[in-house]
Amino acid sequence: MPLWFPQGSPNLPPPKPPPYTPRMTTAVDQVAEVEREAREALEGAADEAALEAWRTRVLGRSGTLTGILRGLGGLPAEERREVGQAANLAKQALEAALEARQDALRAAAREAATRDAIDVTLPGRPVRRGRLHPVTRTLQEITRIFERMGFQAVEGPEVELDEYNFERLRIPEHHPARDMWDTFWVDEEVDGRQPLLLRTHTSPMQIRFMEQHEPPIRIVVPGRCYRYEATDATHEWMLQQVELLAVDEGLSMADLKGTLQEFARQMFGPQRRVMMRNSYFPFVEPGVELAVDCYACPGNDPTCSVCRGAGWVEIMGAGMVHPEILEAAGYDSDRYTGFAAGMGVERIAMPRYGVEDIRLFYQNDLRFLRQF
Ligand code: FA5
Repeated sequence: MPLWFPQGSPNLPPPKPPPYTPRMTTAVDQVAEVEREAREALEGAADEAALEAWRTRVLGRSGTLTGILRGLGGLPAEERREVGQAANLAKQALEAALEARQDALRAAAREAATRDAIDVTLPGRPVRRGRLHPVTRTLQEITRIFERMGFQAVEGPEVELDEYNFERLRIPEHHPARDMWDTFWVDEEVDGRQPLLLRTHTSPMQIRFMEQHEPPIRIVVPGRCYRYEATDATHEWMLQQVELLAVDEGLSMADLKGTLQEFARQMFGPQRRVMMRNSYFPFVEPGVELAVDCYACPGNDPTCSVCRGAGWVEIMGAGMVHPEILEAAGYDSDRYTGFAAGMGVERIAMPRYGVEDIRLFYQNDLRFLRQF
């Protein structure tokens, strides 16, 4: 069956092309062609180097347009004028186009440079200066005062053995003094030794240092301590202490008193009153504590959160090193005597900065901390 085609049979001959009329390419046409091509190439030139290459190729000594101008001499006189005119016009037009393209590229480059540039006249953003925490500053100041008196700073472990924190400080298990220092226990062994705890005071370093050194000893031991404590305005569960230990021939209570008085004078200034009274710590004999006059009330306000009307705030415990402790360290207690003290750094920072609640120090509220 013959196929049906809607537009007729595909076998029909194609329509005839229009009759061919040959056209002579003249030298003027050649100039026009060179100019057209040159303009097209100029549009594609995107930087100074491309523009220079373009200029050499078109307008340079061996450039396409220059070639035409050079060839004028070989043309018949009539044609020479016509082609010469066209070529010169093309040259002027291309030179102008080159200049315009150069201007446009430079303007675009300037615009991009100002858009991305740093404005060096703008005032800089101020860099926030960090500073040390008031408790750290107080700790450093305390340590420095004692270093100036000839004490050497040493540090000890925060996770301590029961043996050093209690036993060897004459606080055996079931001793009522342990009630003063309830703490956090660590359920692990280290080097086969336990039980471990977070140290409640820096006093264990007295023992650790004495078992490794011979007198004379003068050390100052800063460090963190931990207590299972109901917190209030003067008690935190983490506190920092600075321990003091001096062992030598002929040291007496007068040396302890003089050292602590001088410390208080340098730390608080001469206007702050300091009081020393009897106290009890199993590792000293006699034992004392040091207090400063209340800085939060006139000294007799029972509602005062700092002194509760007592007028005094305890800042440290101290005393003469117990002879049994000297003997346990291998020292002759007839020849050597010593004094020791353990002070609360936050309790010293509080009067120094007029802070009436110890808990403010560790709440990390920058509005509070930035004041110091
Ligand atoms: C002791 O820790 C003894 N090791 C001090 C000592 C050392 C006595 C050497 C004799 C010889 P006490 O528990 O009182 O003592 O603490 C000493 C100081 O630490 C206190 O005077 C107080 O300033 C500070 N302190 C104690 N408990 C806290 C707490 N919960 N929060 C803040 N500071 C505290």
